[in-house]
Amino acid sequence: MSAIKLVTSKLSPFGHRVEMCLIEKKISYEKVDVDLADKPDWFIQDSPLGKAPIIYGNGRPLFESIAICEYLEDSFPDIPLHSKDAYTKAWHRGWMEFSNGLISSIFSIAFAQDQQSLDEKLEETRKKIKNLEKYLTAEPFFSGGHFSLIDVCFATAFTPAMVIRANFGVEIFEEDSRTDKYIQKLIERESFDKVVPDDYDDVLKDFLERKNSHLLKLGEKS
Ligand SMILES: N[C@@H](CCC(=O)N[C@@H](CS)C(=O)NCC(=O)O)C(=O)O
Repeated sequence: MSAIKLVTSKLSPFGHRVEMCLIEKKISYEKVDVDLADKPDWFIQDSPLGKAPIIYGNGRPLFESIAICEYLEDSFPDIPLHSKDAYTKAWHRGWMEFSNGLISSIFSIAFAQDQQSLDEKLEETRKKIKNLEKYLTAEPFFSGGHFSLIDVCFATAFTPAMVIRANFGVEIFEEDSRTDKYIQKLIERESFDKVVPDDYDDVLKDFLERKNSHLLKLGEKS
């Protein structure tokens, strides 16, 4: 039996973040997907905020994806994903919070119910990405040659934006921009391929239908 059990939902970028971290660190785990529209009682009991992901480390629950990734980093140090340098670690930690805000912004685009709200949410999100771009000075990863936890956070934060662009032609970030090149590099990781389910596009479309998203009215790109 694996020491780590991950409880998540198929679409969750926060769950993808934790799973990508587990794979990068070569930690064995088992995964259970829950339906967040119909949360099981045991999940409500073990997730203080009622949100996914949670993990069980040796049977005990933990919640909040950044706290979980930091726990994994401390408990499984053989393949480090976080800098040992206090400044760099805190700098990356700040950007992890930024990536959380980016996820909310990208989902607010998906939740927009009309064109005006979609335009507002797009503008807000593009501003955040332009701000990020000012700091994307290293290559190929956030801090240069070493792939780290902040790269995991950005790879998984941008997944819905990539799918929205591919399916609905809505450019949340510009093609060939610095961000685009950074993201392209991140999604080449084997771990990224493993965490994004093959039917991600269909699951996202079902979700958009349930949310009555304006994106669906734009029509799909063939
Ligand atoms: N800050 C949390 C965010 C987790 C989160 O928002 N999860 C969403 C899925 S992407 C969720 O569980 N939503 C269900 C709900 O809020 O009822 C983390 O980093 O783990």
